[in-house]
Amino acid sequence: MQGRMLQRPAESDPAAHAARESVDIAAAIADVRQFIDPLLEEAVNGLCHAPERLRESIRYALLAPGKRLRPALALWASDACGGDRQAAAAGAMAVEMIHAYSLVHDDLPAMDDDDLRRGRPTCHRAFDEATAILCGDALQPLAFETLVRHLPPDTAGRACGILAAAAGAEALVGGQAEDLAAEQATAETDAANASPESQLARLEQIHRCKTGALFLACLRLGGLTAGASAEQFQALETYGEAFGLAFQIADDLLDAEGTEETVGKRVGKDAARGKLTFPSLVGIDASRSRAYALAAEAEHACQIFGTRGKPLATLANWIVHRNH
Ligand code: GRG
Repeated sequence: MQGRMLQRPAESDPAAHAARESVDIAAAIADVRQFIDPLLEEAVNGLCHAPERLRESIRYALLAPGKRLRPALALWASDACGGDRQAAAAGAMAVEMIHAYSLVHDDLPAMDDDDLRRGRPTCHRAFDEATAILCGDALQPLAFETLVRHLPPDTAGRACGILAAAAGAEALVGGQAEDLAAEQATAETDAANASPESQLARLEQIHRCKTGALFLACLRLGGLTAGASAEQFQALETYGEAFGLAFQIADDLLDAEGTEETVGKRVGKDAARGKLTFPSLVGIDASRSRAYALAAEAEHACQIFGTRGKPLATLANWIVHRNH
């Protein structure tokens, strides 16, 4: 495990020690960034026959100062199962590539129309709209090529299947389409006529597709490359599902309560658009309680991994308490 553990005094009961041991999550994430960013940079540099402006837009989008949560999840899922870091790296890179593309396209004028992302001008602002579209288009095949290039054929085939399912029309892209449709419906007030229960069910489904599916893919890819047992794989999936929803509720809360300086993107836009969010449907307190309960569920799923699951368990709590 690469995450640095906080030093604790020697303990006679190893189980009690393990239970109290915690991970310095900021340091552990910094370790992930130090490990994965040079690999991402190498992948971009490898595009030596691509037009320079396109390649630089890819570098700009992929190496922007994001949190690298998805690579962290893939690497820590592998660590939890006793996997090898190098084997897990391809999955970690590929999910970050898909994530980066989705942010670039989401920020476009035809979608969220944002000027700020990861504390910097969005890709279409720093370059131009056509370049940003092509940048996202290029990041997608690069993700699959990364899996194929770095993994043995059988594992690569399964990894491509996991990632394609998470990124496709029944997950990430479908969730985005549903989200845009829900926004339209809210604007036209048909959504206001739906019951709160059905609105909440629809919102959860959007979150599961738009945000949760890629997080789940991180856990699955980490488990796959580590050769996880069926029981370990199941625990990773339980973790991934709870984590994804907890993350999105926390993100909704940040949009409702955070500041642009800390969050690194425009905030308050959900309310301004009358968008369906957890806080708008159930209020701030109930949203926060739900996020905490999901984080606890994710943490619980890590128990079978013992101390090797600590970074995952700590991250689940961190994402619901973060301010950025
Ligand atoms: C365009 C197909 C397509 C999909 C877009 C990712 C996405 C779907 C939209 C981005 C907007 C959004 C609020 C998505 C929810 C997921 C989310 C909060 C992504 C940001 O993830 P972080 O916080 O970002 O991990 P960093 O920048 O830290 O990597």
